[in-house]
Amino acid sequence: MSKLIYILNGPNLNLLGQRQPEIYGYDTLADVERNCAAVAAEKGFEVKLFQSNHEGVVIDTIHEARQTACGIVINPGAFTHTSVAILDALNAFEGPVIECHISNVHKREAFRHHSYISLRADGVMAGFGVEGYELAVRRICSIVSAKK
Ligand code: CA2
Repeated sequence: MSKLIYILNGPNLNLLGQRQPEIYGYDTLADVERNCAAVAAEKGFEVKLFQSNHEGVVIDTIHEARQTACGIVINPGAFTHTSVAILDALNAFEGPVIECHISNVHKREAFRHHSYISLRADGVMAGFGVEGYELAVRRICSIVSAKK
């Protein structure tokens, strides 16, 4: 059984730590990957972080995860609110999926209140800043470890 957790990030999240710190904070995706790797290592897991601005690439990475990953943490960015295709891809993945939003989407514009991804997610983080990724990784470790 794989001990690799994918951390998938959608459009514009490559700008994390560079713009809009009042909403998304100062940490970069490299910081997120390092912090999540430390949490995962404590539990005997590894992480691999991806980011793409392209819906098809996010979908291809979810397909790849079917063969290589035991769980997925996904921040689909704005695709959260639009993408049935990413939902369909996640429905073809067998392991745990945690949806993670840096901001509290429910405190923001109404169009951010609906998520297609939540129809598949085993858990949802919103408004915990980038710490949400670490909590999501911790949760996936617990779910996967409990299954053995
Ligand atoms: O709160 C989140 O994590 C979001 O998934 C972020 C998305 C937004 O569309 C969702 O509604 C909520 C936007 C990601 C944009 O990321 C940036 C990061 C830094 C600077 C600019 C954009």
